[in-house]
Amino acid sequence: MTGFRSGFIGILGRPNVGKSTLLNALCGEKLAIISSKPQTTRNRILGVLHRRGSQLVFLDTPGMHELDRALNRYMQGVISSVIQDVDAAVYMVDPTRAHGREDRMALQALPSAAGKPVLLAINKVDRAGERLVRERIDQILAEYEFDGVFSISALKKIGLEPLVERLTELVPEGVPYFPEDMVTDQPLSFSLGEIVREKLFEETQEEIPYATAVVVEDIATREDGLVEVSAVIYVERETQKGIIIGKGGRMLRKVGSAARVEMEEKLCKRVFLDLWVKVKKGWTDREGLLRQLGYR
Ligand SMILES: Nc1nc2c(ncn2[C@@H]2O[C@H](COP(=O)(O)OP(=O)(O)O)[C@@H](O)[C@H]2O)c(=O)[nH]1
Ligand SMILES: [Mg+2]
Repeated sequence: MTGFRSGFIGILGRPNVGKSTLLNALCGEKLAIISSKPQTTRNRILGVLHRRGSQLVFLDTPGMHELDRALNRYMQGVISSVIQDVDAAVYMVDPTRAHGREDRMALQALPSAAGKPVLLAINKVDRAGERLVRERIDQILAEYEFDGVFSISALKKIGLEPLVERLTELVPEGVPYFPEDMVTDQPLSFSLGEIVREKLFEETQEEIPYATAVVVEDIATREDGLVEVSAVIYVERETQKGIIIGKGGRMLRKVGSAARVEMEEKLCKRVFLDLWVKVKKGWTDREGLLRQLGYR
């Protein structure tokens, strides 16, 4: 297969800049969950863009930030390993947020230090005026050298084609890594758990979404075609359990029914979702418990 190009691309950036939205837009499928809250993504999420003559394997990452708890250290570890594995990276910025100290720290961690090309993608141009976009680009380029600059909107799918074309030039010639029908490497249990986590991020406030982990314990298809999914939401404290269950179980029903609807769309089958809430004291800062909850 001469002339075929393929490679791994890291999607990097601070929390909430739109990394997961970009992954989904590029791969044409919802692979990563999205929320308006920072630090929604906790794992590396792989998504493949198949084209004639090329294959780009995108790795979405948690946001680059500084918090120091076991879960945050785990998320930073995910970013570091992605940086090592990729052929090139896209560094995303939300221009509507001021450029500050944490942005500078994120820039220093980029894989161009290892000689890999990194493109700057200024996202959310549907919301930011041209002047603001220009100002951000100037500020960032004054501090860091990129291998290309792109203005995009991941949400509205604006400006993505030039970005993809440039990335295709940057990856080496080689064979495809994944068969054409494979868009992600996530097991179904992970994807279904993430759907529940997304609804928790949408419906709950303050520290609650950050205190939750979701483990899908069983997926079974009944004879009549109904898919039974059993999942447990883990929280850190009894009070959080009460909030997630809600008055008369209202909150849990709301989260459960929103998650069930999305699971049904994803599987094209009817789903029965059995959802439980359990307490694992202080799990976000305990390495052993993190592993038990699937963060390895
Ligand atoms: N207006 C606008 N919002 C966006 C765009 N891309 C992402 N968002 C929103 O930004 C928020 C964070 O997106 P997400 O993809 O979860 O960010 P991540 O934390 O970097 O993965 C969500 O509310 C998205 O809908 C965009 O191009 N334009
Ligand atoms: Mg994300």
